[in-house]
Amino acid sequence: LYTTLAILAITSCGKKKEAETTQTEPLKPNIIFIMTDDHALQAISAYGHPISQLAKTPNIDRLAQNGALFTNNFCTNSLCGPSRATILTGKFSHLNGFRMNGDKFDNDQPTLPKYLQQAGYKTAIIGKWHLSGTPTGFDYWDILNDQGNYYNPQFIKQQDTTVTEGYATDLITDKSIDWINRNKNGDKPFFIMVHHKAPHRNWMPALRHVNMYDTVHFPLPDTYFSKHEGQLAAQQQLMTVYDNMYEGHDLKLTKKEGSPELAHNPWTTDFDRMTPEQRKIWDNAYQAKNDAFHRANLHGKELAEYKYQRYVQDYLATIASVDEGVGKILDYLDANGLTENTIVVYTSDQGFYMGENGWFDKRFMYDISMKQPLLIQYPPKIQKESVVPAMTQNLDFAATLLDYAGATIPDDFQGQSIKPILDNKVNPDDFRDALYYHYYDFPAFHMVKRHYGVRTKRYKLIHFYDDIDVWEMYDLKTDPEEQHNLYDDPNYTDIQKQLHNRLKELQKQYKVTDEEFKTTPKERVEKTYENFR
Ligand code: SGN
Ligand code: CA
Repeated sequence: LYTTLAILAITSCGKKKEAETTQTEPLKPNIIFIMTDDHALQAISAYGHPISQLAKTPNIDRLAQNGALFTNNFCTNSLCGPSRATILTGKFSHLNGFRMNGDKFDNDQPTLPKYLQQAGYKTAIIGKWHLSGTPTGFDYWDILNDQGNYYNPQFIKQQDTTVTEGYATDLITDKSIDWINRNKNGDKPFFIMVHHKAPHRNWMPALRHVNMYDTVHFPLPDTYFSKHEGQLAAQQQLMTVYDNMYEGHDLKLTKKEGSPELAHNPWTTDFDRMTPEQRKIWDNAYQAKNDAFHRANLHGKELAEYKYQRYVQDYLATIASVDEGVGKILDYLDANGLTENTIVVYTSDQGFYMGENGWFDKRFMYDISMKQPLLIQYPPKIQKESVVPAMTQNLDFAATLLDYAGATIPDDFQGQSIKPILDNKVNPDDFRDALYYHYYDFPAFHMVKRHYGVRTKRYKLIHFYDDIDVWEMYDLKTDPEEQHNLYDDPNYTDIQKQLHNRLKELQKQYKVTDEEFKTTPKERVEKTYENFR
């Protein structure tokens, strides 16, 4: 049904738009690219997931009302740095050289902002950068230090580094609007990347939102207590809400009733950097629920379920300020007559677990972390309320934006422009039949093993390697939650063979060499497991 509706929606708009725009060739559009860090698609109400209906995002949803909502957009490597590098270069990790967090980004390589500068744009980035070095290709940059902090974050600019009092999401929104305001009347169109820290771990909401969802009970995912049968890599990860979250740092639990002293809190700086006034409001806001928690004396499953509520409440409360910020930007565009000539993109660097499989974090090639939210508005060109089911990727963003800017898409880009779908020139179903994925960051935080694979519209084949050698295969139609590994199931022999072939073809097409499948010395793997356990 989704697919049919979408095709109808796009078909009925494309022709009308073409006729309207042939007479007056519009100026190059401004582009505002808003990206959050770890924003789960389940937490954007336009996507309709149950938890989002209890914590709505009315402003992000405005983009879906004014434009297009992509229901099958994916990343190529579900991790912050790699996703950002792919967005900037239009290339997979193995070609842009940034395979895992901590790698060095080659800032000399051609990137989207550099191509946009050549196309006559003024460019800026504000907020999280998280690639090594300082940004290139931007006329202006004002970035968070590394992962950044929610409270009183440090910002690094061309000239100086300052700690700015305030809440990161609000500061990034305000700085972005300031820059737009300074550049809106120039002779060049503008391109700005607004990169939030939120809702990244450790999910610290703004003071005005700390108690926002205290009385809301969020539905527990069916798979919260999954045993991951037939999924060896999933059995060996370290990213469950109940075992791997730090009780103080992440869940804001205290040591004992009546005391504000946090339980396990290995990175004290997130709280220590608050001003005494901020800290007081914060501690007061958490006191009652922490005291009630101690009195309840929970254990086992009850404790695990309690932790889920606390996690989701704080996570969604950090989204509240992101949503307000998006509203502020859209209102600013409306008030300044910029809406019609500005493309606004909303995305996250990857998907995120909200308790499904018992997890937080991402990394896996399973759909929850591989799917990346994507909403785009551009009122004169993109039909309102379009729902696009095509399999698109973060790999496509650079090509798409260059296409909208009227620039040539470089031959070595590995992504494709999504614009023809939105212009009704390509049927969403014909856009792409299979996606390639490769995750490398092991052994590391959360111990998700190295893996690569192929995802088609219906099936998925994954190979986990390094300290294991395990294949998994899923039928996404009968098992959308990817709980039943069908690899070597005799009923799927032909499909398995086809998937192996398609995987090989994709690796050839995307220039993946044997170099990409390196393994780690056994001792290092064991040591890292010990460190994180
Ligand atoms: C930090 C987080 C991890 C997270 C990585 C990568 N721990 O190390 O939970 O997986 O970032 O996230 S934290 O307690 O220090 O926040 S990414 O979005 O930057 O890739
Ligand atoms: Ca991230």
